[in-house]
Amino acid sequence: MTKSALITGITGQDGAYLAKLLLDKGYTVYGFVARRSSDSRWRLREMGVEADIVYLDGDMADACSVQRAVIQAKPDEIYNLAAQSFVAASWNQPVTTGIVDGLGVTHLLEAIRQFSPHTRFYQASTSEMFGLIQAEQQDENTPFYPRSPYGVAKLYGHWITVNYRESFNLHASSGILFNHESPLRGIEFVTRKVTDAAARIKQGKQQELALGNIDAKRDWGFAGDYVEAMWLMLQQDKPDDFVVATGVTTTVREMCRIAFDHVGLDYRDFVKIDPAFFRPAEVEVLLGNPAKAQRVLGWKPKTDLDTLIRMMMDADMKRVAKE
Ligand code: NDP
Ligand code: GDR
Repeated sequence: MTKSALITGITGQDGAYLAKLLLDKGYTVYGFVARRSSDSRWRLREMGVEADIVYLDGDMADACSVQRAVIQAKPDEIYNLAAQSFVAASWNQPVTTGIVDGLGVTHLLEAIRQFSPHTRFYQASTSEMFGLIQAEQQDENTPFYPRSPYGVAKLYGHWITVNYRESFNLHASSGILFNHESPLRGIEFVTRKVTDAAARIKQGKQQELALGNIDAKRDWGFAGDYVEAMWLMLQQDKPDDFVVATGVTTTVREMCRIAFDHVGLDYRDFVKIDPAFFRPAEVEVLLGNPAKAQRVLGWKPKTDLDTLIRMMMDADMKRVAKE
């Protein structure tokens, strides 16, 4: 029998990759989409899936619209990817971030509990919940210490998912995903900012690149690999929480080197440090331990950072050339 899934945040990076994955598996895919004044479906077009999705209008802040979408779709699976996901912006929009990324999760869980309790639920949790790290390598048992309004809101989303699982026996899982990138990554995130700038500098369309804390370290993986882990979590008999990461951490500085190297440039000639891009509180280093995901889900990252950055550079070189 054909399965169905509702994806919130379907117009985002992960939404586009997940929609493609599920459609390829034969799912009926519903997309919960907020009204915007300009086009937000470009990633779905890039993935060639725009016409294959059933769109349901709504906003995570609007409980009525969330409820209506759940009642209309009554899907086998819901993937809650919708969020104000840019950490730096969360200090300027702390309340919106709290409502969308935090309370919005409750809107969905309540709708499932009341109207569609058979639905399996995936919550897009994040390594930002570890923030000021309490262990050198973070796993499912590492205490949380969020460092931004985004991290705080996501921690609420994580715990309400755990709570609804334990209170109402819902099949609700939380994926604690470390940074994952792709050519579809938003331009404000550091990897895409760097690959886009390196492509522009190479093609004479930009002179320099202003960055913040380039000594920060992240555990970067490929979004296409990570959406498989989301799907695998909902195929398990039992709901649970899983860290999804590569187990390798790298500085922003080294990531710049890889990107600029790929087009024959030395990043040191172009990168300038600008205090405007430093954050009020920084997450200096993240390093995940994906052992449980490997053991229980049989999941392993397939793409290393070098391959990932080269993939992003190639895509940006082509895109910038066409502009
Ligand atoms: P994006 O920022 O690319 O996508 C976010 C999506 O959420 C977009 O579709 C956006 O819609 C939608 N959205 C934002 N606000 C609302 C709202 N009020 N109502 C309905 N939809 C809304 O994020 P990613 O794809 O990178 O990440 C997916 C999820 O995973 C997010 O929850 C993120 O916080 C989390 N996460 C991401 C990680 C990463 O490294 N990428 C790591 C760990 C967790 P629109 O396009 O219209 O703005
Ligand atoms: P992050 O991603 O905050 O980890 O959140 P981002 O790429 O924005 O920052 C990573 C690190 O790079 C440093 N940095 C800069 N960052 C940006 N954006 N721009 C700069 O100019 C710059 N210079 C240095 C940052 O300070 C930081 O240390 C991402 C998002 O996808 C979240 O939604 C997700 O939950 C986490 O990853 C896991």
